[in-house]
Amino acid sequence: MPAITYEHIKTCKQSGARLGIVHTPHGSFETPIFMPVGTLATVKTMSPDDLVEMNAQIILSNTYHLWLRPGEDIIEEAGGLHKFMNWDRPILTDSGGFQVFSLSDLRNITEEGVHFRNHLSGEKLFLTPEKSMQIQNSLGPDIMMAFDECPPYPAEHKYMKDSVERTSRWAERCLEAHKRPGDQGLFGIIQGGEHPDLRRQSAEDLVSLDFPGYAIGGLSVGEPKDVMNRVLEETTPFMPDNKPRYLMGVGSADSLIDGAIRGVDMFDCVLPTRIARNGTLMTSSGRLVVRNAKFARDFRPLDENCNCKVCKNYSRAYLRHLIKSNETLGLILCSYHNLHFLITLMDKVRQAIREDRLLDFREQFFEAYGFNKP
Ligand code: PRF
Ligand code: ZN
Repeated sequence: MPAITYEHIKTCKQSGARLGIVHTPHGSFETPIFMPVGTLATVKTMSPDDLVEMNAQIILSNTYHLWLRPGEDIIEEAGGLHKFMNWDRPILTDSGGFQVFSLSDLRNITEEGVHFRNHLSGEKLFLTPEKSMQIQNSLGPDIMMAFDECPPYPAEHKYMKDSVERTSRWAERCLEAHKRPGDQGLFGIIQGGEHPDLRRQSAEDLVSLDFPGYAIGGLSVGEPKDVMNRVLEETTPFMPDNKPRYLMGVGSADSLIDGAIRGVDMFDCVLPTRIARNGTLMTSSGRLVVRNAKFARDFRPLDENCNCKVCKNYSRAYLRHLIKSNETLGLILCSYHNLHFLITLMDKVRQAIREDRLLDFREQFFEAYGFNKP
């Protein structure tokens, strides 16, 4: 048995959406799914008990950050990431490629790997496909990601073609360097920007290498929404039906629904926790900025349609007070609600797929959320 397998339950008759279950060494998760991000081996302000309570089925963490701090050797010595952070459900780690590109200004890409500076200390570092695999083998997540290049948007065809071909060569090196295929699944990452021929080339290169799952990278990097949707439609036909499909770094409510409609199974993003910490809440009627003066005497729950413990027990006025006073509890409660919102959104998406009505669900959700365009 490979470490990661995809069990297909059904395809929605109204859209291309897939309902499935991904099996991992730390149990299974249902798809489509949203994965909360715990960059530094913690989903910021949330305890693992909170995450279990809101039914988070898998979380994500980052190779790059854990390599710098505390160091993968310490986590390995602790018995791996699951034990270190007291989380016994599935974990996925990103490879570090994207974080090097987004966090470090001084970087130089070579065939061998990427030279860059530590964003904390300024120290010179070098990350390669082999190094990323070694770190992820030490951390011990259930799902590891290949080391890729995510070029900025927009990138010209010529640059993107060279980059895609290098990412394919790096993917081969990743497979070669991966030492624990029996209990860790390694996913390939399809790049190619907005260029359909390069998306196809990237997908075909990686599919020929036979990874247990595939991600679509290089999206949500500043392109308009319709470009993301078009690229998804031009990429998924070249991806296998019997393996999970993961759209990296996407976490707005509308994009989760539109991605699921196009056959995506897994999503992650810092968005819900990041915006929560400045008091922006996702609700069934759109985003609510709880700092606003108009909430000073608003004693209603954040979202009347949410059954999370924050909405059951606290008012908008109280949350506004906490956030404006920089109180830690404000960060905790807002993060909890936003994560709960996206996790239950995906429950509803799965139920709609089960009942072949995901397009109807989209229409209703967008109407209430304040998006009306298709
Ligand atoms: N590659 C990797 N991680 C990522 C991305 C990518 O392209 C993205 C793109 N939105 C987010 N995280 N390795
Ligand atoms: Zn709530």
